[in-house]
Amino acid sequence: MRTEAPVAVQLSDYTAYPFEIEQVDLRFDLHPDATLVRADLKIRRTGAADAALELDGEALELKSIAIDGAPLPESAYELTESGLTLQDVPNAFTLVTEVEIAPSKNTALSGLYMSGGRFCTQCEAIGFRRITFYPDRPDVMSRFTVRMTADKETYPILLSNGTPGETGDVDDGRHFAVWDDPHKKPAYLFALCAGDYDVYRDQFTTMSGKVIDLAVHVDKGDADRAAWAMDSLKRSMKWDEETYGREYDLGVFNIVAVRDFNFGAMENKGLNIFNSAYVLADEASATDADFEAIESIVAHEYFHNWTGNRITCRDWFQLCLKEGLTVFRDQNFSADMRSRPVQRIKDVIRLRARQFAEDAGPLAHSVRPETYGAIDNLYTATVYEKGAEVIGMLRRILGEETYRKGMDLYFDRHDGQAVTIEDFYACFEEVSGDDFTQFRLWYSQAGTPEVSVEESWNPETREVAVTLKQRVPATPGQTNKKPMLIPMEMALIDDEGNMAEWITLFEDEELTLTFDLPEGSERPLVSINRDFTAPIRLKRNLDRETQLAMIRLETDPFNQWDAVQALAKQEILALSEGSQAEPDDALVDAIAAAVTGASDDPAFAALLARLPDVNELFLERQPADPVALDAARKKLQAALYGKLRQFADSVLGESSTQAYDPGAEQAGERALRTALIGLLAASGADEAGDRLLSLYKAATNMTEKLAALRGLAGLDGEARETALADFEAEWTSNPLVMDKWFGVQAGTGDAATIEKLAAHSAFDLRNPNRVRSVAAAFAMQNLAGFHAPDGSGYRVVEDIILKADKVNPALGARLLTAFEQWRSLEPKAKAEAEACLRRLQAADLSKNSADIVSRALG
Ligand code: 0A1
Ligand code: ZN
Repeated sequence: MRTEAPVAVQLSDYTAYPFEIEQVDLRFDLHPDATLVRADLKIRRTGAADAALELDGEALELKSIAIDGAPLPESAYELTESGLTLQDVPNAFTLVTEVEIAPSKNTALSGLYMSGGRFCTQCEAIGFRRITFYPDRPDVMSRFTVRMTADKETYPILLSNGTPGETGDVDDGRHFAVWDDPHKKPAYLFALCAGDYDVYRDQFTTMSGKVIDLAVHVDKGDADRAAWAMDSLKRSMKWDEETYGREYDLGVFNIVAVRDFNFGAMENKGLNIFNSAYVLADEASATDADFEAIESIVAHEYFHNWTGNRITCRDWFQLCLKEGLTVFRDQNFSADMRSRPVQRIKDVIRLRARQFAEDAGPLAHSVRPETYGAIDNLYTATVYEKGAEVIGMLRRILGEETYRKGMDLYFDRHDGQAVTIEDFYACFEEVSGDDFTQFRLWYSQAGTPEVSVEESWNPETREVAVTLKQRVPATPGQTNKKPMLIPMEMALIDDEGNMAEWITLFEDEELTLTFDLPEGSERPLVSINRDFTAPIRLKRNLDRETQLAMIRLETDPFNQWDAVQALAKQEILALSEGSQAEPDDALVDAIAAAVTGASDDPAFAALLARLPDVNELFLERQPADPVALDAARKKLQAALYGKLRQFADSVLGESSTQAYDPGAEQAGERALRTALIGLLAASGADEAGDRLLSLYKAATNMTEKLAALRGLAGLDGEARETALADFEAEWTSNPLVMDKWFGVQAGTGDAATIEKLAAHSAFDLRNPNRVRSVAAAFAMQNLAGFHAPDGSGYRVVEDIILKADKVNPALGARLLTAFEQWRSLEPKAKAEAEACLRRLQAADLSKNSADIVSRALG
């Protein structure tokens, strides 16, 4: 059967809900196979006198329905696949519904489901309608109380939003708990968890002296591994007080870790639910990247309490209002916890690899889209990461102080409301007196702006002229674009490193800046888009000499790193196209010198040693040949390793005697070691396998162990098999670490490897982390394997997607986005990718997946 793509929802169709839900009282009688949910809704008409009451509902079995105590006959309502409609309801009344749901059969992981034998929920964006009949839209905000009953022995801990109330025992070994949330909230922030957990507890005293009870709930035996998440939570709470003046507003804050989760985590009011991958960590089982991710995701969810929960979105088109802003906040938190330039570079690597690719393909959409097919597919790099960049530009334009004033006004004016991007900008217009109309094109125009740069220097007059031209490429549904307002920090730097710095607001199609330098001046270096001020693609034709000068003279760490990247990119492209057989010795020398020169800042040195990967190179040349790009990248890595061999020997030869600490300093040292391990693995050196195996054996932490294992996974031979078998035997009972075992093989192998991994007894279609550790690690991080010209990579992923989509549509759809670049591929892979997409289009896909396939084929 062929599935039709879902009907699109339009921003312009927004209308307010004609009723207010003054109070929601929920009662859950929890049983895995048949949970009874009773909802008492106190409703008051606020719109037209003849408006019908429309409630969303999906996969619910209606048991009873009554208004003000009187049961309704079937003729009084219309029940469909998607909800319940009641005509002629009174102006103020209480509606009581009882429904039955089956959490144990809920494999979509949306609504109430079971994970590891415990109950949990996921309601964003539209999961609450799978729990009860309700206006499941973010602009309907209400007060919730919850009473739940469950078997006491199996589910001793019962949690929901807000503040705990009465608890007690009932018949048949069951018990109950009541929770009351004093803050009005939309249904997507509702949460409930029930189960047997180990609990890691702590307290936080807020700036006004309130003591908050904090708890992280994890699987039995995992409590020690929750310490870092707790520490991150306390630092987040403090940071939000110091940086934004925001205090926590309930007496308790609970986190629950679950094994089966579609995303990273969820900001439910007072009860954040996390993918356990972003809670559990210790030295032996987690990498520094895991520690960093936990820190930033804990912060992200906590920060949502103000940007998302207290002030939420009027409709899902405004998703970036909470997500872009909250990502911006968590990125700044991480920058304050660690190194600001290193954080900035990592954020940009991610943006370029994921968001720029999205912006350049058939799935491109604006930061605030005006239409969508399936809401789950709106949780994109564009909404999150580009959304954060836009806030970063806003802050740079306004300056710290005015930005903070605008935020204060926003919190003040809109607390308790569901608002729009326009409401948000009105606050900044008011405090600054500026007009942000043109700037707001960043929300409505998709595509990454390209800015080309031309420079001239007149030695007689000592005049420097810089001409900027901007162009926003056409994207689906948007052919003619207006010029954007692009803020760019710039500088002129002389040979001694002296400089003049300013910010340019580039608002027309073209702009020429001229500078007259004092007598005796030499041609300066022009530094543009410092710290990656704006999320643009800079097109600049610099000769090699100027590029090398830039590495030496740039005072902006981002641009210095980017100068190395630009050189490496050109080299990899030349190698991949055959216009050059071997890497240029002088260039490799320059990169190596940059790495060794930065060795007093090992985290930065590690970033310099990390060559741009195929994801980033994909956009540089069309058509793209991922196989050739990957081979060329490895060649350059091998050459770089050749230059760095001695340095690598000495860095890798030192073994740390310090006790393990996940903080920035030690993590930086390990980052450099792992970067060098990566180069060693790509070096093709005879001794690589043995060296990697001994590094693997000697490693005292997961960061270095995994780097060595990844290196080995990409080689052939006995050392590879030994290490993989050893790792599997050691970690077989730790699912998060086993995800890494699957991931390193999928990230380095071919279609046959994936087939083997998918047939492994521990591969589980119901666990998104496991599916992603195979299918996403292959299709999104191993582009040479996935885009194999014979189509084998597509076929093996297609097979997994078809199965995963049946179990969990959000997961199936997410994996499908790996095909988004198919049109940019070299002809063979392109034809195979298209054939695969056409087969998928003809298959019986979920709505979410059909939406991606139809847009991808566009
Ligand atoms: N609001 C969460 C992301 C999230 C979105 C959807 C989910 O399930 C369909 C789960 C989480 C965040 O930004 O962290
Ligand atoms: Zn978020």
